[in-house]
Amino acid sequence: MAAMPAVRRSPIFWGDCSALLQDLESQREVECAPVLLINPRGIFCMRARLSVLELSRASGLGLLLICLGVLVAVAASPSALAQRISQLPANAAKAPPVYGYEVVHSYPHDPEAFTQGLVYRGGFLYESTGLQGQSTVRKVELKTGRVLQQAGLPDALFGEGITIWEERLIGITWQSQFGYVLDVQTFKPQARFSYPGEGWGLTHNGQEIIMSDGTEELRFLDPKTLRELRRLRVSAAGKPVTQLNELEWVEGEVWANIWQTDRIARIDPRTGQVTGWIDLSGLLSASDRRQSNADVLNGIAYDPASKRIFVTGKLWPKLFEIKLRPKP
Ligand SMILES: [Ca+2]
Repeated sequence: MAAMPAVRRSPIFWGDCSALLQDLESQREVECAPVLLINPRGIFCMRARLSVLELSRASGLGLLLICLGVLVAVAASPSALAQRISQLPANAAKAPPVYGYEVVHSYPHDPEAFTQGLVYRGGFLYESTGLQGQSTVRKVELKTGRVLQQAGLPDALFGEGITIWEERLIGITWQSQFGYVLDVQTFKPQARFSYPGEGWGLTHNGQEIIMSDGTEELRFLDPKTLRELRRLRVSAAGKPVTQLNELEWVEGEVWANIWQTDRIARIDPRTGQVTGWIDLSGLLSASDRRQSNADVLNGIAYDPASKRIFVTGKLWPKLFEIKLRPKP
């Protein structure tokens, strides 16, 4: 039986080689140059060389072609693979977006207040201040910055963050390893609680008290017992974010001042990942900064009813209501 006409194949096959095998099964001679087989996903490349051998021409049986494929498969070269991987969609390691701001209102702020904690509730600001011998908790009138009510902490204590849970104002101290509970109306002491390590910032999510300690960890406390329940590590683009300071719960996110920077981290409380940065550089003018000998940005309060964001800093003469703006 005469051989069937040869079928010439392109030296390059995209996809699998099912068509080639069909030609072999139909006893047609196949001329194969070295072929390039490319996986449909385009991730791996293989170079293949197929040799078609005519093994027998048994009488009456026609031409039997058996393809012995000597397949030399070589995974794509490391450099090509690396290039492919680099072209894949970005993953969680992508740098979080940076937001700018717009000043909605500017209010007076006590330039003697070394702000450590800031909370908005019922039309007033509640603020805690630090430094030994100068630490206070105060109720402040928003529009005037006037201190309406104040309690001093013992001189040995360095006050840090505060939050308000029901009718209790809860505060922590820097290195004394204990916090305090005041009646939010009278500022009378009610209780004291202990914790290991340092205390920096405080807020709550409606179910748990959230506390920062200067590291990349957030602690979650039982609001009734103030005992620690769990911790969450905070990271951005795969790297730990330390120096988490004053905190605020804003629409399902934890916002944290990063100490000694003009930045606030927006933290996903489920994963600990920073989903965005708020860059507040330039918020306090150079002249205001000089006149008041202002220290770093610190202090975030949120009014959920009217979605107002308030920020200030240590020894800042002003407190700002801001709105976030995407940065070009
Ligand atoms: Ca706060």
